[in-house]
Amino acid sequence: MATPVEKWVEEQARLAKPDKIHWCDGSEEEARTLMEIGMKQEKIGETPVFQELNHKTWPNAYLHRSHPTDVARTEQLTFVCHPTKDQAGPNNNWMDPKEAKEKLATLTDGCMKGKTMYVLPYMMGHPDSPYAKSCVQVTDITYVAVSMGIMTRMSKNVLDKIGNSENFVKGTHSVGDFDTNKRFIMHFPQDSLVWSIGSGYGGNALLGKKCISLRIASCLGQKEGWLAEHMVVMGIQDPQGKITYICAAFPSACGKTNLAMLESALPGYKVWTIGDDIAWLNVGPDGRLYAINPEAGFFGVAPGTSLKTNPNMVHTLKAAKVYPTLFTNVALDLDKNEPWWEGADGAVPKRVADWQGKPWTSEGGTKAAHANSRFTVSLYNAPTLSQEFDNPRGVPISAILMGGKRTQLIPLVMEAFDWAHGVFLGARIGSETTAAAAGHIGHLRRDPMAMLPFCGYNMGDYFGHWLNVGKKLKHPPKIYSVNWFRTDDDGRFIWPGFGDNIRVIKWILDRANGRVGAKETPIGLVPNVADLDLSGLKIAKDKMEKLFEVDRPGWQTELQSIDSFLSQFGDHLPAEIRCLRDDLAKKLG
Ligand code: GTP
Ligand code: SPV
Ligand code: MN
Repeated sequence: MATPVEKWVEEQARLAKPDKIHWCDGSEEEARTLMEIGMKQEKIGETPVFQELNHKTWPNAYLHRSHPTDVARTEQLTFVCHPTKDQAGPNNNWMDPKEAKEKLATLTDGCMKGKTMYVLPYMMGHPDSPYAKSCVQVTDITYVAVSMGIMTRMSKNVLDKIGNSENFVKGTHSVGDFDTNKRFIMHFPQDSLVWSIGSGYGGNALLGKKCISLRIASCLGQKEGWLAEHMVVMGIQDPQGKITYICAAFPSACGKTNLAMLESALPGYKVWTIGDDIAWLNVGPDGRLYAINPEAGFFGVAPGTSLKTNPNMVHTLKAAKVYPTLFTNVALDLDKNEPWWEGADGAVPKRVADWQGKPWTSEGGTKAAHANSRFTVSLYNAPTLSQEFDNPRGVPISAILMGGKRTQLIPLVMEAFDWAHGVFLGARIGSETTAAAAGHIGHLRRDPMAMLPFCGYNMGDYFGHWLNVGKKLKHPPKIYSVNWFRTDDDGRFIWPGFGDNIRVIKWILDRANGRVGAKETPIGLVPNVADLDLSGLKIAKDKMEKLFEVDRPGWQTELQSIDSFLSQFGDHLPAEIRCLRDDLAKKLG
Protein backbone atom coordinates (compact mmCIF):
# COMPACT_ATOMS: atom_id res chain seq x y z
CA MET A 1 0.00 0.00 0.00
CA ALA A 2 1.36 3.35 -1.00
CA THR A 3 1.73 5.92 1.82
CA PRO A 4 0.08 9.35 1.57
CA VAL A 5 3.50 10.84 0.69
CA GLU A 6 4.07 8.27 -2.06
CA LYS A 7 0.60 8.88 -3.44
CA TRP A 8 1.15 12.64 -3.46
CA VAL A 9 4.53 12.27 -5.19
CA GLU A 10 2.99 9.97 -7.80
CA GLU A 11 0.32 12.58 -8.46
CA GLN A 12 2.95 15.28 -8.96
CA ALA A 13 4.91 13.00 -11.30
CA ARG A 14 1.82 12.12 -13.33
CA LEU A 15 1.33 15.83 -14.04
CA ALA A 16 4.95 17.01 -14.44
CA LYS A 17 6.07 13.85 -16.33
CA PRO A 18 9.74 13.63 -15.30
CA ASP A 19 11.98 10.97 -16.86
CA LYS A 20 13.12 9.81 -13.44
CA ILE A 21 12.23 10.20 -9.78
CA HIS A 22 15.02 10.39 -7.21
CA TRP A 23 14.23 10.28 -3.48
CA CYS A 24 16.84 12.36 -1.64
CA ASP A 25 18.30 11.59 1.79
CA GLY A 26 19.97 14.95 2.43
CA SER A 27 23.41 13.39 3.03
CA GLU A 28 26.67 15.11 2.17
CA GLU A 29 27.53 12.28 -0.18
CA GLU A 30 24.30 12.89 -2.05
CA ALA A 31 25.07 16.64 -2.21
CA ARG A 32 28.39 15.78 -3.90
CA THR A 33 26.65 13.60 -6.49
CA LEU A 34 24.06 16.31 -7.20
CA MET A 35 26.80 18.95 -7.55
CA GLU A 36 28.55 16.73 -10.13
CA ILE A 37 25.32 16.53 -12.12
CA GLY A 38 24.89 20.30 -11.77
CA MET A 39 28.42 20.92 -13.05
CA LYS A 40 28.44 18.44 -15.95
CA GLN A 41 24.92 17.80 -17.21
CA GLU A 42 22.51 20.48 -16.13
CA LYS A 43 22.45 24.00 -17.60
CA ILE A 44 20.53 27.26 -17.39
CA GLY A 45 20.83 28.56 -20.96
CA GLU A 46 24.50 27.91 -21.73
CA THR A 47 25.63 28.18 -18.09
CA PRO A 48 26.24 25.07 -15.97
CA VAL A 49 24.15 25.10 -12.77
CA PHE A 50 27.29 24.84 -10.63
CA GLN A 51 30.91 25.87 -11.16
CA GLU A 52 33.65 24.80 -8.77
CA LEU A 53 35.46 27.73 -7.11
CA ASN A 54 39.03 27.77 -5.80
CA HIS A 55 38.96 25.13 -3.07
CA LYS A 56 42.38 26.11 -1.70
CA THR A 57 41.07 29.51 -0.59
CA TRP A 58 37.31 28.74 -0.52
CA PRO A 59 37.01 25.09 0.52
CA ASN A 60 33.99 23.26 -0.87
CA ALA A 61 32.58 26.47 -2.44
CA TYR A 62 30.61 26.60 -5.71
CA LEU A 63 29.22 29.34 -7.92
CA HIS A 64 25.66 29.31 -9.21
CA ARG A 65 24.47 31.83 -11.81
CA SER A 66 20.70 32.08 -11.97
CA HIS A 67 18.65 32.88 -15.02
CA PRO A 68 19.20 36.66 -15.46
CA THR A 69 15.49 37.43 -14.93
CA ASP A 70 15.36 35.35 -11.76
CA VAL A 71 17.34 37.17 -9.07
CA ALA A 72 14.93 38.04 -6.24
CA ARG A 73 11.55 37.27 -4.74
CA THR A 74 8.72 38.38 -7.01
CA GLU A 75 6.00 39.67 -4.72
CA GLN A 76 3.70 40.61 -7.62
CA LEU A 77 3.65 36.93 -8.70
CA THR A 78 3.13 35.56 -5.19
CA PHE A 79 -0.43 34.64 -4.17
CA VAL A 80 -2.14 33.35 -1.07
CA CYS A 81 -5.21 31.40 -2.15
CA HIS A 82 -7.64 31.31 0.77
CA PRO A 83 -11.28 30.56 -0.06
CA THR A 84 -12.05 34.30 0.22
CA LYS A 85 -10.09 37.44 -0.65
CA ASP A 86 -10.93 38.92 2.75
CA GLN A 87 -8.99 36.13 4.51
CA ALA A 88 -5.89 36.96 2.47
CA GLY A 89 -6.27 40.65 3.31
CA PRO A 90 -4.96 43.74 1.51
CA ASN A 91 -1.41 42.57 2.30
CA ASN A 92 -1.60 39.61 -0.11
CA ASN A 93 -2.34 38.95 -3.77
CA TRP A 94 -5.29 36.61 -3.89
CA MET A 95 -6.69 34.16 -6.40
CA ASP A 96 -9.59 31.75 -6.01
CA PRO A 97 -8.01 28.37 -5.07
CA LYS A 98 -9.79 26.45 -7.84
CA GLU A 99 -8.83 28.95 -10.52
CA ALA A 100 -5.24 29.07 -9.21
CA LYS A 101 -4.88 25.28 -9.29
CA GLU A 102 -6.25 25.07 -12.83
CA LYS A 103 -3.78 27.70 -13.98
CA LEU A 104 -0.87 25.94 -12.25
CA ALA A 105 -1.89 22.51 -13.54
CA THR A 106 -1.73 23.80 -17.12
CA LEU A 107 1.72 25.32 -16.56
CA THR A 108 2.99 22.21 -14.75
CA ASP A 109 1.72 19.68 -17.32
CA GLY A 110 4.84 18.01 -18.72
CA CYS A 111 7.22 20.64 -17.27
CA MET A 112 9.70 17.97 -16.10
CA LYS A 113 9.93 16.05 -19.40
CA GLY A 114 13.55 14.97 -19.90
CA LYS A 115 14.38 15.89 -16.30
CA THR A 116 14.69 14.19 -12.91
CA MET A 117 12.16 14.91 -10.18
CA TYR A 118 13.96 15.17 -6.85
CA VAL A 119 11.83 14.32 -3.82
CA LEU A 120 13.01 16.13 -0.69
CA PRO A 121 11.72 14.90 2.71
CA TYR A 122 12.67 17.41 5.40
CA MET A 123 11.85 18.85 8.81
CA MET A 124 11.44 22.50 9.64
CA GLY A 125 12.73 22.45 13.21
CA HIS A 126 14.49 19.69 15.14
CA PRO A 127 12.81 16.30 14.54
CA ASP A 128 12.29 15.89 18.32
CA SER A 129 10.75 19.33 18.75
CA PRO A 130 7.03 19.53 19.57
CA TYR A 131 7.06 22.68 17.43
CA ALA A 132 8.64 21.14 14.28
CA LYS A 133 6.79 20.39 11.03
CA SER A 134 7.33 17.51 8.58
CA CYS A 135 7.49 18.59 4.95
CA VAL A 136 8.02 17.14 1.47
CA GLN A 137 9.06 19.14 -1.61
CA VAL A 138 9.56 18.03 -5.18
CA THR A 139 11.82 19.99 -7.52
CA ASP A 140 13.54 19.60 -10.88
CA ILE A 141 16.87 21.34 -10.36
CA THR A 142 19.95 20.25 -8.39
CA TYR A 143 20.53 23.79 -7.10
CA VAL A 144 17.27 23.67 -5.14
CA ALA A 145 17.82 20.07 -3.98
CA VAL A 146 21.32 20.86 -2.64
CA SER A 147 20.25 24.22 -1.16
CA MET A 148 17.34 22.57 0.68
CA GLY A 149 19.80 19.98 2.07
CA ILE A 150 21.82 22.86 3.54
CA MET A 151 18.89 25.00 4.69
CA THR A 152 16.72 22.31 6.33
CA ARG A 153 17.03 19.06 8.26
CA MET A 154 16.57 16.69 5.32
CA SER A 155 16.48 12.95 5.90
CA LYS A 156 14.62 9.83 4.84
CA ASN A 157 13.68 9.44 8.54
CA VAL A 158 11.12 12.16 7.91
CA LEU A 159 9.20 9.68 5.72
CA ASP A 160 9.02 7.20 8.62
CA LYS A 161 7.95 10.00 10.91
CA ILE A 162 5.10 10.96 8.57
CA GLY A 163 4.26 7.27 8.02
CA ASN A 164 0.59 6.84 7.16
CA SER A 165 -0.38 10.32 8.24
CA GLU A 166 -1.68 12.95 5.85
CA ASN A 167 -0.13 15.56 8.10
CA PHE A 168 2.81 16.98 6.13
CA VAL A 169 3.38 20.31 4.40
CA LYS A 170 3.61 19.91 0.63
CA GLY A 171 5.75 21.92 -1.77
CA THR A 172 5.69 21.33 -5.51
CA HIS A 173 8.31 23.21 -7.48
CA SER A 174 9.59 23.42 -11.04
CA VAL A 175 11.82 26.03 -12.66
CA GLY A 176 9.67 25.62 -15.79
CA ASP A 177 11.44 27.54 -18.55
CA PHE A 178 12.14 30.58 -16.32
CA ASP A 179 9.58 32.56 -18.32
CA THR A 180 8.47 35.47 -16.11
CA ASN A 181 5.03 35.35 -17.75
CA LYS A 182 4.62 31.79 -16.51
CA ARG A 183 6.02 32.36 -13.02
CA PHE A 184 3.78 31.94 -9.98
CA ILE A 185 4.37 31.28 -6.31
CA MET A 186 1.01 30.17 -4.95
CA HIS A 187 0.06 29.22 -1.39
CA PHE A 188 -2.93 27.09 -0.36
CA PRO A 189 -3.13 27.33 3.44
CA GLN A 190 -6.21 25.06 3.57
CA ASP A 191 -4.21 22.23 1.97
CA SER A 192 -0.84 23.07 3.60
CA LEU A 193 0.46 23.32 0.04
CA VAL A 194 2.84 25.62 -1.85
CA TRP A 195 2.97 25.39 -5.64
CA SER A 196 5.79 27.30 -7.32
CA ILE A 197 6.75 27.41 -10.98
CA GLY A 198 9.11 29.45 -13.17
CA SER A 199 11.76 30.51 -10.66
CA GLY A 200 14.81 28.94 -9.03
CA TYR A 201 15.46 31.88 -6.69
CA GLY A 202 15.72 31.34 -2.89
CA GLY A 203 12.49 32.67 -1.45
CA ASN A 204 10.54 31.54 -4.55
CA ALA A 205 11.97 28.03 -4.80
CA LEU A 206 13.41 26.88 -1.46
CA LEU A 207 9.86 26.36 -0.28
CA GLY A 208 10.81 25.54 3.33
CA LYS A 209 11.88 29.14 3.74
CA LYS A 210 9.46 32.07 3.28
CA CYS A 211 6.63 30.08 1.66
CA ILE A 212 6.26 27.38 4.31
CA SER A 213 8.03 28.71 7.42
CA LEU A 214 6.31 32.09 7.18
CA ARG A 215 3.24 32.20 4.89
CA ILE A 216 1.85 28.71 5.55
CA ALA A 217 3.23 28.58 9.12
CA SER A 218 1.68 31.93 10.05
CA CYS A 219 -1.73 30.45 9.13
CA LEU A 220 -1.00 27.30 11.16
CA GLY A 221 0.15 29.54 14.02
CA GLN A 222 -3.08 31.52 13.93
CA LYS A 223 -5.07 28.26 14.24
CA GLU A 224 -2.76 26.61 16.80
CA GLY A 225 -1.90 29.62 18.98
CA TRP A 226 1.70 30.41 18.03
CA LEU A 227 3.66 32.90 15.89
CA ALA A 228 5.79 32.37 12.75
CA GLU A 229 8.02 35.42 12.40
CA HIS A 230 10.71 37.02 10.18
CA MET A 231 13.17 37.22 13.06
CA VAL A 232 16.69 36.62 14.25
CA VAL A 233 17.05 34.41 17.33
CA MET A 234 20.22 34.95 19.33
CA GLY A 235 21.78 34.61 22.78
CA ILE A 236 23.89 37.35 24.34
CA GLN A 237 26.44 36.30 26.92
CA ASP A 238 27.34 39.03 29.42
CA PRO A 239 30.69 39.41 31.25
CA GLN A 240 29.31 37.30 34.14
CA GLY A 241 28.62 34.47 31.69
CA LYS A 242 24.83 34.78 31.79
CA ILE A 243 23.14 34.21 28.41
CA THR A 244 19.91 36.09 27.60
CA TYR A 245 17.93 35.26 24.45
CA ILE A 246 16.31 37.82 22.19
CA CYS A 247 14.54 37.97 18.81
CA ALA A 248 14.77 40.74 16.23
CA ALA A 249 12.51 41.49 13.26
CA PHE A 250 13.89 43.68 10.44
CA PRO A 251 12.66 43.75 6.83
CA SER A 252 14.67 42.01 4.10
CA ALA A 253 18.21 43.36 3.70
CA CYS A 254 17.99 45.47 6.88
CA GLY A 255 20.60 43.71 9.01
CA LYS A 256 19.25 40.46 10.52
CA THR A 257 22.14 38.21 9.45
CA ASN A 258 24.67 40.80 10.59
CA LEU A 259 23.01 41.15 14.00
CA ALA A 260 22.61 37.39 14.50
CA MET A 261 26.37 36.87 14.55
CA LEU A 262 27.82 40.23 15.50
CA GLU A 263 31.30 40.51 16.95
CA SER A 264 30.83 42.56 20.10
CA ALA A 265 32.51 45.96 20.29
CA LEU A 266 32.15 45.77 24.09
CA PRO A 267 34.64 43.54 25.91
CA GLY A 268 33.13 40.61 27.81
CA TYR A 269 30.00 40.33 25.63
CA LYS A 270 29.53 37.51 23.15
CA VAL A 271 26.76 36.66 20.73
CA TRP A 272 25.50 33.10 20.09
CA THR A 273 23.52 32.49 16.89
CA ILE A 274 20.35 30.42 16.74
CA GLY A 275 18.81 31.86 13.59
CA ASP A 276 19.18 34.81 11.21
CA ASP A 277 15.84 34.93 9.38
CA ILE A 278 12.93 32.95 10.82
CA ALA A 279 11.63 32.28 14.33
CA TRP A 280 8.74 30.10 15.44
CA LEU A 281 7.48 31.37 18.78
CA ASN A 282 5.42 29.28 21.18
CA VAL A 283 4.04 29.89 24.65
CA GLY A 284 5.97 27.46 26.87
CA PRO A 285 4.59 25.51 29.83
CA ASP A 286 6.08 28.14 32.19
CA GLY A 287 4.26 31.03 30.47
CA ARG A 288 7.37 32.34 28.75
CA LEU A 289 7.77 32.76 24.99
CA TYR A 290 10.05 30.10 23.46
CA ALA A 291 11.79 30.45 20.08
CA ILE A 292 13.11 27.87 17.67
CA ASN A 293 14.77 28.51 14.32
CA PRO A 294 13.04 26.11 11.91
CA GLU A 295 15.95 26.42 9.45
CA ALA A 296 19.45 24.90 9.50
CA GLY A 297 21.33 27.23 7.17
CA PHE A 298 21.98 30.83 6.16
CA PHE A 299 20.79 32.28 2.85
CA GLY A 300 22.51 35.62 3.30
CA VAL A 301 23.21 38.81 1.34
CA ALA A 302 26.80 38.74 -0.02
CA PRO A 303 27.52 42.43 -0.82
CA GLY A 304 28.92 44.23 2.20
CA THR A 305 30.05 41.01 3.91
CA SER A 306 33.68 41.31 5.05
CA LEU A 307 36.04 40.71 7.97
CA LYS A 308 35.32 44.28 8.98
CA THR A 309 31.50 44.16 8.95
CA ASN A 310 30.82 40.49 9.73
CA PRO A 311 33.98 38.48 10.47
CA ASN A 312 32.00 35.54 11.84
CA MET A 313 30.21 35.11 8.52
CA VAL A 314 33.49 35.17 6.59
CA HIS A 315 34.75 32.39 8.90
CA THR A 316 31.48 30.49 8.41
CA LEU A 317 31.80 30.70 4.62
CA LYS A 318 35.33 29.29 4.74
CA ALA A 319 34.79 26.67 7.47
CA ALA A 320 33.58 23.86 5.18
CA LYS A 321 32.91 21.54 8.12
CA VAL A 322 29.62 20.36 6.66
CA TYR A 323 27.96 20.67 3.25
CA PRO A 324 29.14 22.78 0.32
CA THR A 325 28.99 26.59 0.42
CA LEU A 326 27.05 28.02 -2.51
CA PHE A 327 27.43 31.51 -3.96
CA THR A 328 24.61 32.77 -6.16
CA ASN A 329 25.07 35.69 -8.59
CA VAL A 330 28.29 37.01 -7.06
CA ALA A 331 31.12 38.18 -9.33
CA LEU A 332 34.14 36.03 -10.14
CA ASP A 333 37.84 36.87 -9.80
CA LEU A 334 38.99 35.28 -13.05
CA ASP A 335 42.67 34.98 -12.10
CA LYS A 336 42.03 33.30 -8.76
CA ASN A 337 38.68 31.61 -9.50
CA GLU A 338 37.35 33.14 -6.28
CA PRO A 339 33.97 34.70 -5.46
CA TRP A 340 33.93 38.50 -5.20
CA TRP A 341 31.38 41.20 -4.37
CA GLU A 342 31.22 44.90 -3.61
CA GLY A 343 32.39 45.39 -0.05
CA ALA A 344 34.45 42.16 0.04
CA ASP A 345 37.85 42.09 1.75
CA GLY A 346 40.92 43.18 -0.20
CA ALA A 347 41.43 45.19 -3.38
CA VAL A 348 39.20 44.95 -6.45
CA PRO A 349 40.56 41.99 -8.44
CA LYS A 350 42.27 42.70 -11.77
CA ARG A 351 40.12 40.54 -14.02
CA VAL A 352 36.48 40.21 -13.02
CA ALA A 353 33.44 38.54 -14.55
CA ASP A 354 30.17 40.05 -13.32
CA TRP A 355 27.27 38.02 -11.94
CA GLN A 356 26.19 37.10 -15.45
CA GLY A 357 29.70 36.03 -16.44
CA LYS A 358 30.44 39.10 -18.58
CA PRO A 359 33.77 40.98 -18.40
CA TRP A 360 33.51 43.80 -15.84
CA THR A 361 35.55 46.85 -14.85
CA SER A 362 34.99 49.33 -12.06
CA GLU A 363 34.79 52.16 -14.64
CA GLY A 364 31.59 50.81 -16.22
CA GLY A 365 29.36 52.18 -13.48
CA THR A 366 27.64 48.83 -12.85
CA LYS A 367 27.91 46.48 -9.90
CA ALA A 368 29.91 43.30 -10.48
CA ALA A 369 27.91 41.22 -8.02
CA HIS A 370 24.12 41.43 -8.16
CA ALA A 371 22.85 43.62 -5.27
CA ASN A 372 20.85 40.60 -4.08
CA SER A 373 23.64 38.06 -4.62
CA ARG A 374 23.66 35.54 -1.79
CA PHE A 375 25.48 32.68 -0.12
CA THR A 376 23.98 29.42 1.14
CA VAL A 377 25.85 27.80 4.01
CA SER A 378 25.08 25.43 6.89
CA LEU A 379 24.57 26.96 10.34
CA TYR A 380 26.78 24.18 11.71
CA ASN A 381 29.74 25.98 10.08
CA ALA A 382 29.21 29.11 12.19
CA PRO A 383 31.76 29.68 14.97
CA THR A 384 28.98 31.51 16.84
CA LEU A 385 26.45 28.64 16.70
CA SER A 386 24.59 28.45 20.01
CA GLN A 387 24.73 25.25 22.08
CA GLU A 388 20.96 25.55 22.28
CA PHE A 389 20.46 25.42 18.51
CA ASP A 390 19.38 21.77 18.62
CA ASN A 391 17.35 22.12 21.82
CA PRO A 392 13.91 20.83 20.78
CA ARG A 393 12.15 23.11 23.28
CA GLY A 394 13.86 26.25 21.95
CA VAL A 395 15.08 29.15 24.08
CA PRO A 396 13.11 31.51 26.35
CA ILE A 397 12.93 35.04 24.90
CA SER A 398 13.46 38.11 27.11
CA ALA A 399 13.18 40.86 24.49
CA ILE A 400 11.91 41.36 20.93
CA LEU A 401 13.53 44.06 18.76
CA MET A 402 11.78 45.46 15.69
CA GLY A 403 13.12 47.95 13.20
CA GLY A 404 13.83 49.05 9.67
CA LYS A 405 15.91 51.56 7.76
CA ARG A 406 14.70 55.01 8.81
CA THR A 407 17.11 57.86 8.13
CA GLN A 408 14.98 60.33 10.14
CA LEU A 409 12.62 60.50 13.11
CA ILE A 410 12.78 56.99 14.60
CA PRO A 411 15.07 56.83 17.67
CA LEU A 412 18.05 54.50 18.00
CA VAL A 413 16.14 52.50 20.59
CA MET A 414 12.79 52.79 22.33
CA GLU A 415 10.97 50.46 24.72
CA ALA A 416 7.24 49.79 24.44
CA PHE A 417 5.12 50.45 27.55
CA ASP A 418 3.79 46.88 27.48
CA TRP A 419 3.07 43.98 25.09
CA ALA A 420 0.03 45.59 23.42
CA HIS A 421 1.91 48.85 22.94
CA GLY A 422 4.74 46.75 21.47
CA VAL A 423 2.30 45.24 18.97
CA PHE A 424 1.27 48.78 17.93
CA LEU A 425 4.93 49.72 17.70
CA GLY A 426 5.59 46.67 15.48
CA ALA A 427 2.51 47.38 13.38
CA ARG A 428 3.86 50.79 12.38
CA ILE A 429 7.40 49.65 11.49
CA GLY A 430 8.56 50.96 8.14
CA SER A 431 11.68 50.92 6.05
CA GLU A 432 13.10 53.26 3.42
CA THR A 433 14.14 51.80 0.13
CA THR A 434 17.59 52.89 -1.06
CA ALA A 435 18.47 54.24 -4.51
CA ALA A 436 20.43 51.10 -5.27
CA ALA A 437 17.57 48.75 -4.44
CA ALA A 438 14.42 50.45 -5.66
CA GLY A 439 15.17 53.46 -7.82
CA HIS A 440 13.76 56.21 -5.60
CA ILE A 441 15.44 57.32 -2.42
CA GLY A 442 13.53 57.72 0.80
CA HIS A 443 10.40 55.92 -0.34
CA LEU A 444 8.88 54.62 2.88
CA ARG A 445 7.23 51.23 2.90
CA ARG A 446 5.36 50.18 6.02
CA ASP A 447 6.32 46.63 6.90
CA PRO A 448 4.67 45.56 10.16
CA MET A 449 6.85 43.16 12.16
CA ALA A 450 8.88 42.88 8.89
CA MET A 451 6.10 40.49 7.78
CA LEU A 452 4.26 42.45 5.07
CA PRO A 453 5.37 40.11 2.24
CA PHE A 454 5.21 37.00 4.45
CA CYS A 455 2.04 37.08 6.55
CA GLY A 456 -0.20 34.39 5.01
CA TYR A 457 -3.49 35.95 6.12
CA ASN A 458 -5.17 39.30 6.73
CA MET A 459 -2.70 41.42 8.62
CA GLY A 460 -5.45 43.09 10.66
CA ASP A 461 -6.24 39.64 12.10
CA TYR A 462 -2.52 39.05 12.54
CA PHE A 463 -2.28 42.05 14.88
CA GLY A 464 -5.20 40.57 16.82
CA HIS A 465 -3.39 37.22 17.00
CA TRP A 466 -0.27 38.93 18.40
CA LEU A 467 -2.44 40.55 21.10
CA ASN A 468 -3.97 37.15 21.94
CA VAL A 469 -0.60 35.42 22.24
CA GLY A 470 0.46 38.22 24.61
CA LYS A 471 -2.55 37.50 26.82
CA LYS A 472 -1.41 33.87 27.20
CA LEU A 473 2.10 34.90 28.34
CA LYS A 474 2.76 35.07 32.09
CA HIS A 475 6.14 36.65 31.42
CA PRO A 476 5.95 38.46 28.08
CA PRO A 477 9.24 39.64 26.57
CA LYS A 478 9.68 43.42 26.43
CA ILE A 479 9.34 44.87 22.94
CA TYR A 480 11.73 47.46 21.47
CA SER A 481 11.90 49.55 18.34
CA VAL A 482 15.47 49.97 17.09
CA ASN A 483 16.93 51.94 14.18
CA TRP A 484 20.62 51.75 13.23
CA PHE A 485 20.14 53.94 10.18
CA ARG A 486 19.64 57.59 11.26
CA THR A 487 21.71 59.98 9.13
CA ASP A 488 23.14 63.44 9.81
CA ASP A 489 22.80 66.56 7.64
CA ASP A 490 25.51 65.22 5.34
CA GLY A 491 23.66 61.95 4.84
CA ARG A 492 26.15 59.93 6.89
CA PHE A 493 25.03 57.25 9.36
CA ILE A 494 25.20 58.71 12.88
CA TRP A 495 25.34 55.32 14.57
CA PRO A 496 28.32 53.06 13.65
CA GLY A 497 26.12 49.93 13.63
CA PHE A 498 27.31 46.32 13.24
CA GLY A 499 29.47 45.26 16.26
CA ASP A 500 28.58 48.50 18.05
CA ASN A 501 24.90 47.51 18.10
CA ILE A 502 25.84 45.47 21.18
CA ARG A 503 25.78 48.78 23.09
CA VAL A 504 22.07 49.09 22.45
CA ILE A 505 21.53 45.43 23.29
CA LYS A 506 23.44 45.91 26.56
CA TRP A 507 20.97 48.64 27.51
CA ILE A 508 18.10 46.29 26.63
CA LEU A 509 19.61 43.55 28.85
CA ASP A 510 20.12 46.09 31.63
CA ARG A 511 16.44 47.01 31.32
CA ALA A 512 15.42 43.33 31.39
CA ASN A 513 17.41 42.92 34.61
CA GLY A 514 16.04 46.11 36.17
CA ARG A 515 19.50 47.72 36.30
CA VAL A 516 18.67 51.03 34.56
CA GLY A 517 15.76 53.43 34.29
CA ALA A 518 14.33 55.07 31.17
CA LYS A 519 12.77 58.34 30.11
CA GLU A 520 9.06 58.35 29.31
CA THR A 521 8.10 60.13 26.09
CA PRO A 522 4.81 60.13 24.14
CA ILE A 523 6.18 57.50 21.78
CA GLY A 524 7.78 55.13 24.30
CA LEU A 525 10.60 54.76 26.83
CA VAL A 526 14.03 55.97 25.68
CA PRO A 527 17.40 55.61 27.43
CA ASN A 528 19.06 58.27 29.51
CA VAL A 529 22.16 58.76 27.36
CA ALA A 530 24.35 58.30 30.47
CA ASP A 531 23.06 54.69 30.75
CA LEU A 532 24.41 53.74 27.30
CA ASP A 533 27.93 52.29 27.27
CA LEU A 534 29.62 54.49 24.65
CA SER A 535 33.19 53.81 25.81
CA GLY A 536 35.68 54.10 22.96
CA LEU A 537 33.09 55.65 20.61
CA LYS A 538 33.49 59.14 19.19
CA ILE A 539 30.00 60.52 18.62
CA ALA A 540 29.34 64.18 19.45
CA LYS A 541 26.96 64.61 22.41
CA ASP A 542 24.47 66.66 20.35
CA LYS A 543 24.34 63.93 17.70
CA MET A 544 23.78 61.29 20.36
CA GLU A 545 20.92 63.31 21.84
CA LYS A 546 19.45 63.74 18.38
CA LEU A 547 19.10 59.97 18.25
CA PHE A 548 16.57 60.14 21.08
CA GLU A 549 14.72 63.42 20.55
CA VAL A 550 10.97 63.37 19.90
CA ASP A 551 10.27 65.67 16.97
CA ARG A 552 6.55 66.40 17.57
CA PRO A 553 5.68 67.90 14.15
CA GLY A 554 7.60 65.03 12.55
CA TRP A 555 5.59 62.53 14.61
CA GLN A 556 2.31 64.18 13.67
CA THR A 557 3.13 63.65 9.99
CA GLU A 558 4.22 60.10 10.84
CA LEU A 559 0.89 59.46 12.55
CA GLN A 560 -1.01 60.48 9.40
CA SER A 561 1.08 58.04 7.40
CA ILE A 562 0.48 55.28 9.99
CA ASP A 563 -3.27 56.03 9.87
CA SER A 564 -3.48 55.74 6.13
CA PHE A 565 -1.58 52.44 6.24
CA LEU A 566 -3.64 50.90 9.04
CA SER A 567 -6.97 52.11 7.62
CA GLN A 568 -6.72 49.59 4.77
CA PHE A 569 -7.38 46.78 7.27
CA GLY A 570 -10.81 48.23 8.09
CA ASP A 571 -12.79 46.13 10.57
CA HIS A 572 -9.96 43.63 10.84
CA LEU A 573 -7.85 46.14 12.78
CA PRO A 574 -8.26 45.33 16.51
CA ALA A 575 -9.99 47.96 18.65
CA GLU A 576 -7.04 47.81 21.05
CA ILE A 577 -4.68 49.05 18.32
CA ARG A 578 -7.12 51.87 17.47
CA CYS A 579 -7.11 52.93 21.14
CA LEU A 580 -3.31 52.93 21.26
CA ARG A 581 -3.29 55.04 18.11
CA ASP A 582 -5.71 57.57 19.64
CA ASP A 583 -3.66 57.61 22.82
CA LEU A 584 -0.51 58.47 20.85
CA ALA A 585 -2.36 61.24 18.99
CA LYS A 586 -3.49 62.70 22.34
CA LYS A 587 -0.01 62.55 23.84
CA LEU A 588 1.49 64.27 20.81
CA GLY A 589 -1.05 67.08 21.30
P1 GTP B 1 17.44 39.17 4.37
O1 GTP B 1 18.32 37.99 4.24
O2 GTP B 1 17.04 39.75 3.06
O3 GTP B 1 16.24 38.91 5.23
O4 GTP B 1 18.33 40.38 5.00
P2 GTP B 1 18.93 40.67 6.45
O5 GTP B 1 17.91 41.39 7.27
O6 GTP B 1 19.51 39.45 7.03
O7 GTP B 1 20.07 41.77 6.15
P3 GTP B 1 21.68 41.67 6.22
O8 GTP B 1 22.19 41.38 7.60
O9 GTP B 1 22.13 40.77 5.15
O10 GTP B 1 22.09 43.18 5.88
C1 GTP B 1 21.71 43.83 4.71
C2 GTP B 1 22.53 45.06 4.48
O11 GTP B 1 22.47 45.96 5.60
C3 GTP B 1 24.02 44.76 4.27
O12 GTP B 1 24.47 45.49 3.16
C4 GTP B 1 24.68 45.21 5.54
O13 GTP B 1 26.01 45.62 5.30
C5 GTP B 1 23.79 46.35 6.03
N1 GTP B 1 23.80 46.47 7.51
C6 GTP B 1 23.60 45.46 8.39
N2 GTP B 1 23.70 45.88 9.67
C7 GTP B 1 23.96 47.22 9.61
C8 GTP B 1 24.16 48.25 10.61
O14 GTP B 1 24.12 48.03 11.82
N3 GTP B 1 24.39 49.52 10.15
C9 GTP B 1 24.44 49.82 8.82
N4 GTP B 1 24.67 51.07 8.46
N5 GTP B 1 24.26 48.87 7.85
C10 GTP B 1 24.02 47.60 8.23
C1 SPV C 1 14.42 37.88 2.27
O1 SPV C 1 14.18 38.39 1.17
O2 SPV C 1 13.90 38.32 3.34
C2 SPV C 1 15.37 36.75 2.36
C3 SPV C 1 15.78 36.10 1.14
O3 SPV C 1 15.72 36.33 3.46
S1 SPV C 1 14.57 34.98 0.53
O4 SPV C 1 14.79 33.70 1.13
O5 SPV C 1 14.73 34.92 -0.89
O6 SPV C 1 13.26 35.47 0.89
MN1 MN D 1 14.67 37.41 5.17
